[in-house]
Amino acid sequence: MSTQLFGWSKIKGEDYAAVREFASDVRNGLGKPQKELHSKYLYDDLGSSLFEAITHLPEYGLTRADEGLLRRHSHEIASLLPSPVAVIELGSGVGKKTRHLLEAVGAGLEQERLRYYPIDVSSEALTHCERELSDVAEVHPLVQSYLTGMSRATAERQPGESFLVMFLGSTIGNFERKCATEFLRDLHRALLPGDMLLVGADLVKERDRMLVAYDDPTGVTGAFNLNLLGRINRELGGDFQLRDFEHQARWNDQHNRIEMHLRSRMNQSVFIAEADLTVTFRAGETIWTESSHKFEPQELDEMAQQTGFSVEAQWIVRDWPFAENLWAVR
Ligand code: AVJ
Repeated sequence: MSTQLFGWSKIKGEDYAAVREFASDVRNGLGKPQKELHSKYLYDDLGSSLFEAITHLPEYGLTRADEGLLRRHSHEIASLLPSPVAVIELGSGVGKKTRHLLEAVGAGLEQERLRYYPIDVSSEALTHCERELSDVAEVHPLVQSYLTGMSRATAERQPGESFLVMFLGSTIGNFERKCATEFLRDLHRALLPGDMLLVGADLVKERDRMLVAYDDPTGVTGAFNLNLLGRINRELGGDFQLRDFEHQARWNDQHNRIEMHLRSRMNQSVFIAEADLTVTFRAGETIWTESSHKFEPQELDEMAQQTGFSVEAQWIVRDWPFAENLWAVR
């Protein structure tokens, strides 16, 4: 009875802290002249499912390009890795595209099973991930932010062992360019010489292909974006009328990135109880919810150099321009 109570209050306590942090981020973000919400909040359980649906859209070639490169080059990638090695994946989601690489890496191990640490903010996605991949690796899911999860995983480093950190699906593109560099330096600091990083990055391509990938006629990306307002309603007691906002995707030529916005269809005000906040919107005003930066291949090499990594290999696919980058900690 008492252990149960303890467990309950502990879970409640963590939930409470998470809600307070979400509320304060919403307050700050919606108080800016250009209203904004951090893209990490798109991925609650429903949002993660909607993103998974996006990866099946004919217009969204990104995930298929990433997956195809990993499949075609899994043996070559595995041959370039140090040994023994354990694998960490940042933002694994359901971990589907990782299977081939884990198989190839696991095949090279002497006795032990390959250890795989998927890190994600969605516990549901991690449950799927564990179920999906436990036949090819010993899965240690971590429901955490990237850097906290990283230090948990690297704390389990065995003597003489190296880590491969995978950061796939162009998630790096969600960072402002300066923040991406800072984040890579943080990763570098958490690792040791000889550890490696595999980064998937979406490349600049024709404008119309990029735009329709983020504004599909089926409306899945719109649902994914609008769900953020639904999440605020559910978790923070907001009263957003989702039908009074519309999804918008824009190409920002100055920063080489797609931006997702939620555009208010009318003058309106919204109350968010947990943030103790009333927000007003003018017709046409937007909330900026995500940036997906697109890269040039040599720009990725420069990012590695600037953040303490050496470039070991780069694989590029042409039909949906996308690059897989293998870097080593110098
Ligand atoms: C998972 C961050 C790589 O930016 O392409 C897809 C998210 N947003 N459609 C991306 C996303 C809208 C995706 N990442």
